[in-house]
Amino acid sequence: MDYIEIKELTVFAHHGVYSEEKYLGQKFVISCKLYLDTYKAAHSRSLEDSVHYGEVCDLIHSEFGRESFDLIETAAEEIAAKILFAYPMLKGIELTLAKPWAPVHLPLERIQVVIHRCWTRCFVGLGSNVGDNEANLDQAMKLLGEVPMIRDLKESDRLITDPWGVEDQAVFLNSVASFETTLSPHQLLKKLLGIEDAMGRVREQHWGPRNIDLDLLFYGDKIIYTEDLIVPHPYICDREFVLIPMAEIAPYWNHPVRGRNTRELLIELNLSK
Ligand code: PH2
Ligand code: MG
Ligand code: MG
Repeated sequence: MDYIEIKELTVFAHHGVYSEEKYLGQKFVISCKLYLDTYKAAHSRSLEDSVHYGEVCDLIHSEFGRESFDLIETAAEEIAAKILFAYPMLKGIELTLAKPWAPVHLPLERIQVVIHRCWTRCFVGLGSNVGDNEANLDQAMKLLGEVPMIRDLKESDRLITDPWGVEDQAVFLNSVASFETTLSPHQLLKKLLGIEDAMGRVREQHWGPRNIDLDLLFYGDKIIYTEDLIVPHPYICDREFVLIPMAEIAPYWNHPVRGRNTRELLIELNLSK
């Protein structure tokens, strides 16, 4: 993808673990690649259609030293987030933060951290069959919207569905949320579990009654198979309560394992009944 590159902007700041670093401050050197589509601006010849690199430099210069962090990882993360939120047109950023005077008593040129953050479209299944189901989904959507590094949050229609898997329980209210995030899949999973906990979810029975369930269905086109997280969610193709809302809000979204879009998967599921 196209990018605009800012190379080696020097800023004086007070980040560091040691008190001398916090007190005296030191030189930091920031470089970044701003990923965006440059085609539109190239042809419209208008800065409106691009990101003003001078403004980004000013933003880095004025914001980078505002707060002092112990770790260059934190300083890099914070400034990358500020840039991404200031320019919605950006699809992502690669940011390098270097500390040429890092207090290491050995000959070296610089210490640096390099981070990549890009907006990835995700889908999360919502379900509730204990308490006030509508209010529970409202609350979950509100808390999702408050997660830093989530944007463009939308929800499908909600539907009342018969319990699937364990059938001897109350009907569910289900929907699917769609958003973009720069969080990693595991960080996002942690946020989802945090919302379930904050809403007082108790885990008693597998596939049993719950006031709120938030399942990560898709993380871009990523395929993940780890002990605590499988993406795409393993039961997507078997569940009408996921495929109906998915086919409503993202009918042409491709399931990266099955190689079918959600609309086709819904048709296949109905045919298999
Ligand atoms: N969730 C389950 C098990 N069964 N059935 C319906 N209809 N809706 C759900 O959200 C649901 C379910 C486990 O998460
Ligand atoms: Mg579930
Ligand atoms: Mg779950």
